[in-house]
Amino acid sequence: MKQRTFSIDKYTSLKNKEKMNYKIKDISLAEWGRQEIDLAEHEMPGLMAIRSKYKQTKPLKGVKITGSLHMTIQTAVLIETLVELGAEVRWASCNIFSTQDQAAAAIAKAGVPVFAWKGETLAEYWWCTEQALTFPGGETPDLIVDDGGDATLMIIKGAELEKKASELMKNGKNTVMNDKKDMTKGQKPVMNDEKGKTNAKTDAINREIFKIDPQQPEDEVELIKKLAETYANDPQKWTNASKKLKGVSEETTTGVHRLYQLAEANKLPFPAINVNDSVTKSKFDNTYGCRESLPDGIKRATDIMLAGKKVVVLGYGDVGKGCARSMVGYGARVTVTEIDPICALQASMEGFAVKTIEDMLPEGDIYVTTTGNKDVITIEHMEKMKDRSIVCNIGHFDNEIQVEKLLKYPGIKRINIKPQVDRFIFPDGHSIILLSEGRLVNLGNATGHPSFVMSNSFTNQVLAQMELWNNEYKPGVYRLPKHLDEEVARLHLANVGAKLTTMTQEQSEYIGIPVEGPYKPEHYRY
Ligand code: NAD
Ligand code: RBV
Repeated sequence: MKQRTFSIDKYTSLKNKEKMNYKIKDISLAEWGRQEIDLAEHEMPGLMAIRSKYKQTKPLKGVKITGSLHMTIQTAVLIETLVELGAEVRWASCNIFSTQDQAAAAIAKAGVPVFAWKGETLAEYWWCTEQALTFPGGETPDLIVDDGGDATLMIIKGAELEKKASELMKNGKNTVMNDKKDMTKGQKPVMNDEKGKTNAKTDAINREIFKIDPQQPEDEVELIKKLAETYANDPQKWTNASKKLKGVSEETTTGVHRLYQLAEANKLPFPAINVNDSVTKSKFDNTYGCRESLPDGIKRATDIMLAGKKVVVLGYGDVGKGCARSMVGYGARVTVTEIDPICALQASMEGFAVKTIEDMLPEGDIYVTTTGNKDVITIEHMEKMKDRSIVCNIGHFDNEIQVEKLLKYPGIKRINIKPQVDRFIFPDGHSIILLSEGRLVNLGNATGHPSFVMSNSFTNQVLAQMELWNNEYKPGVYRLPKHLDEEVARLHLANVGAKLTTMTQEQSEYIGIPVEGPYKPEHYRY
């Protein structure tokens, strides 16, 4: 495999306001990527319909859009749709393993600045995110397409730390200077005064603001380091970015949770559209998408036969439902774990055994976390699993499985079988096979969901971007109106040969629903 030789060091100085145009694995993959994009377009009728509807009027003309979303072939079709509508787009992936390098190459070749490659380090990941958020001349975006909330987090966390720093400066606090042990390892939190000497007070404030708790997960540590570096060059960057931003559209369940938490705490300074809870997103992508991309990931990673295996699906929400159904389709024997009695009962009614993970440890062959929660598979669970159990996660973040504890387990032996597939042998001799280091298996070990289902998700994304740009929303979290959700579905019917029935006027009056919709009340659950 070709090795990446790139070092980000020489590009990290934000004094150079003209940013690089792209950083990807290999531009020579562009033609391959272009051919796959061409195939995908045929399967993405929603996005293509939007392109033909708006290509003349260009409703996003000149709008600066940053995307932080898996840099796949499907995302390439989303990016080119935004460009077709007039937007100026920059992109990074929202996961270190999810980029399809041929997709990134095709996008770079088409002239869209993209910063993503499969197998980034966490430091590189945040560097890429910042590149995507920094337009020529040091400008920041008008709108963000986010998946999991990391681009939004970089702005909000950055602005929060800048505010704390300026308050400390105002208060003249410089008593933290002797506390050298707080200083981030390897970090250079230094601002120079006019004479070029270290400004001791600023340096001390830096140490106070950007201090790292040894218990913090590595991705947070790397974010803080990146923010410290940016602050040293531009102490108002994220405050200004936050003021300028007109809105965010968020792709996934976990990112949406983050947004509601921010809004609840009065910490969301701009409006956001919850794309995930469009019915044509979460009830399709999360369920039917995972139904296909979960087995794709497990099989590409391990070549395992699923029939006859005991598969434990942890969580039975939208994603869990698709995962469990998929495994049954292959002939696996599926057990579900749940904390919610409604979902547990649903799983039972669908014929699944509902147990706890502890019940399943002596017999489970494959474990899939789908919860969006943390510490769902603990190190104690992994200690007790059957030899050669396969452990993976399809939820947005990697903290569903206690990977950090596994890596640090005394006497553990790690064998890397191939990229994103590792066998961990415990001192007692039993081993587990961990996929994508606990990050989303369908994107780390395969190529994510198929185009057709992503067309539904991404049509919602484009509608959300237009909605945010063309209207004045107050800070808060919104959903697209139901008639647009229905429109997204309508755009995909012909592709699967579905023929819709039209109500008569009499029928419409009888049930009190307009012939042209919306067909269901807001509380309807599908
Ligand atoms: P959801 O809220 O519909 O489902 C999560 C379920 O997990 C809930 O029913 C909840 O009760 C259950 N749960 C929570 N803690 C649990 C625990 N400790 N043990 C057992 N069950 C528990 O969310 P969703 O839409 O299914 O999304 C789940 C995750 O997958 C999120 O992180 C989301 O962002 C991500 N996601 C990933 C993909 C992908 O392509 N990999 C696609 C869509 C969503
Ligand atoms: N997802 N994207 C793809 N092929 O580009 N596959 C899955 C793709 C998205 C999906 O919408 C989900 O909500 C999100 O990834 C989780 O990060």
